[in-house]
Amino acid sequence: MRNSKEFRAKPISVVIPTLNEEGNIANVISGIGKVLRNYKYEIIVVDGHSKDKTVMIAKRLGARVIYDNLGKGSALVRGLNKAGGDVLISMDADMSNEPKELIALITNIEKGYDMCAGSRFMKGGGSEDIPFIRKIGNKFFVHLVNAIFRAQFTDMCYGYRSFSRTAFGKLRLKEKGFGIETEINIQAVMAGLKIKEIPSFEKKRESGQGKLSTVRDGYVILKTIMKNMGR
Ligand SMILES: Nc1nc2c(ncn2[C@@H]2O[C@H](COP(=O)(O)OP(=O)(O)OP(=O)(O)O)[C@@H](O)[C@H]2O)c(=O)[nH]1
Ligand SMILES: [Mg+2]
Repeated sequence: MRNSKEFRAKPISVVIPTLNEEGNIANVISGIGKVLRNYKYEIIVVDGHSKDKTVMIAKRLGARVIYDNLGKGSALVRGLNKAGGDVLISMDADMSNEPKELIALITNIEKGYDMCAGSRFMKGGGSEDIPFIRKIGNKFFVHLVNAIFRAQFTDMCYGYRSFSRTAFGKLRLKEKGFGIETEINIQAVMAGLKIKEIPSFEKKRESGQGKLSTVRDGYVILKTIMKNMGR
């Protein structure tokens, strides 16, 4: 039985955008539950009107479900804005993100960082889910953003990260689709946030289809960088 005295002080909100993830969402939610058993936490699933059983499963497992069908970025921001925790976490629903890494994402915010971002490309990180062409594209965007915005990121298009509630409120986010991760990084630098990257290992999506299209979304990310230069 859980003793409330064991709970860590800061409540945690884990926000998960979903689109047709019925084969993954149960394992993601139960994985989070195991790792966060000593925390006070909520899980917010932001569903883009899935045609499968994603919503039913998420609700049955105790997640709060809200809806947004304008794209992954829009869903993520809507969920983060609705979150009630002091530490906010964004996580994918396809089993790519390891729940055990939640602890490092949380403790770095508790230590005083404003944003803690998983990186697949620092020592200790990795990916079994990124095709060669996307790896090259990601490297290009990392260098471009670092050069233009004087930043030191090692990863750019990866969505496993945490924020303090106050820091998230400072970001001016407009991207509705897969440009959101890049916009978050840029806006975090522009807002002067104290940023920490930690190594993260991205597993292969366990079930279902990925929704990102390399060429279309690569172009979206490039446009995101250009739009943010003028802000
Ligand atoms: N609400 C909502 N969620 C989305 C949308 N598109 C993707 N997602 C979710 O966002 C997360 C990341 O999307 P993925 O399709 O896995 O993108 P990816 O990881 O870059 O692509 P893969 O490597 O192919 O898995 C997953 O949890 C998706 O279910 C959308 O339009 N709306
Ligand atoms: Mg994925």
